[in-house]
Amino acid sequence: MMPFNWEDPFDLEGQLTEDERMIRDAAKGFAQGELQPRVQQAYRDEISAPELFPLMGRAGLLGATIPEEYGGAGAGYVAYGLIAREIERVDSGYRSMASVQSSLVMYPIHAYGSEEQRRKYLPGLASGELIGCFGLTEPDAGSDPGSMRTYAKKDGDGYSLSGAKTWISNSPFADVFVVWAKSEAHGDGIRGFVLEKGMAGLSAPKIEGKLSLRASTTGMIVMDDVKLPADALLPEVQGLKGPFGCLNRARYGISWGAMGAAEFCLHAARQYGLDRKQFDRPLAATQLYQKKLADMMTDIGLGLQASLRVGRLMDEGRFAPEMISIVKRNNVGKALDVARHARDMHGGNGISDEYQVMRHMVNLETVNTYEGTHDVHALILGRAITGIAAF
Ligand code: TGC
Ligand code: FAD
Repeated sequence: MMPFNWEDPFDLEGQLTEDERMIRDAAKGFAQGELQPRVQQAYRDEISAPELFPLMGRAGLLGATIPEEYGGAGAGYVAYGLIAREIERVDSGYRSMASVQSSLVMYPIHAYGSEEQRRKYLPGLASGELIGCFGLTEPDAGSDPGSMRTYAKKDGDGYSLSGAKTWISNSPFADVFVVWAKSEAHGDGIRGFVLEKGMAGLSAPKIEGKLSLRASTTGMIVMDDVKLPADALLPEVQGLKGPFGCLNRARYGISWGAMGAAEFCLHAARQYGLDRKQFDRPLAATQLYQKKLADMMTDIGLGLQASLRVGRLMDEGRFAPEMISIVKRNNVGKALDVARHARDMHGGNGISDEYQVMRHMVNLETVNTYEGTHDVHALILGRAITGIAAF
């Protein structure tokens, strides 16, 4: 028998290696020391914060799974998940900034890029001196990226790229743009291209007025006949499996991150219930309040165990994308439930940004939508169960 710890119901701690605990502790120190003091104002005023990238880079939080020779940490996927959890415990938007850089920009350049592309971009992205973004979604191609219209025409030895991407995290201040397009030179197959800030015909206007993820900057990528040299192509992948290979990593990280946000909400609701008295007793002394806390702790404990299992399988190279759909869909959906309950359990104070639970709740609406909506992941799983694609 061991004593029960409500903060770690299945002894996650005991299942981590020494190195993973060290990386987690460093991420926690950074998130609480650098991010937590900024987040309330950043969210309120929708502040763009490109200066956070070099700080995250110095703390070793960018490109955790990329080999050290390219500036990464050479760590495993469990360590990567632990970083996402600590950052999203503060805010989903900050985790977005980091996970786009690591999984959606550094990963494809490492996995699909040439050696020259790796040496050119990865060290700067790892240190945070360069900021990256990933352009897959278009105004008329969201859940169905195969219907994208962005097109690379042959242009001498290189390409001329035209089209528009939307809802792109980090794009307004990005230096490096990983963009997916149909390519004339490759039988109209989908290919990845690396664009750089300042190229003629490339712009990245900010999307204003977001009511969610306000601490993360989101924009478009507009490409009007952008001339690209031949070596802008990511040579080692063709087809939708290119962007989906990146999304596997990012979706997995989100499954941990969402649990971090949910843990914040559980802790906040528990403390609020212990401190706040109504009807001459703490709210936490009521059966309904305790049931909600029990449900929250259960969903978080189970979600973390599932993510840990998927991470271990990824580290062994034995995962299937459907496993990632399960944990992305389940953990984000459960985190959203936890945050909604925590908001309610704070009563009127729950709508004040001072208590932070409503910010998490509203952020998680985005997290439930991006990287494959909750329902699209249900359809991926439905296809796996029945053999029938019902998209
Ligand atoms: P489908 O026919 O299923 O597959 C096409 C090709 O791709 C391969 N594939 C995968 N490969 C690796 N990993 C996966 N998860 C894969 N899923 C599919 C597949 O084997 C096939 O390969 P090949 O060689 O036979 O050509 O494609 P479909 O067009 O029917 O896709 C259906 C669906 C719904 C699964 C897919 O389109 C989908 O996942 N839609 C959701 C779109 C999405 O997730 N967008 C995310 C945009 S990025 C973003 O949101 C970043 S937010 C970041 C932040 O701020 O944190
Ligand atoms: P749609 O695909 O139009 O879906 C609308 C609704 O219809 C959803 O409920 C969906 O589940 C449902 N639906 C769709 N198809 C079906 C179906 N076949 N059956 C049943 N229901 C269906 N994209 C990038 O490429 N890079 C980024 O960095 C990025 N960052 C983002 C940041 C933010 C803040 C946001 C909000 C989005 C971001 N996205 C990014 C885009 C995101 O991935 C898309 O919003 C998401 O994939 C959904 O696409 P959509 O918005 O076009 O919705």
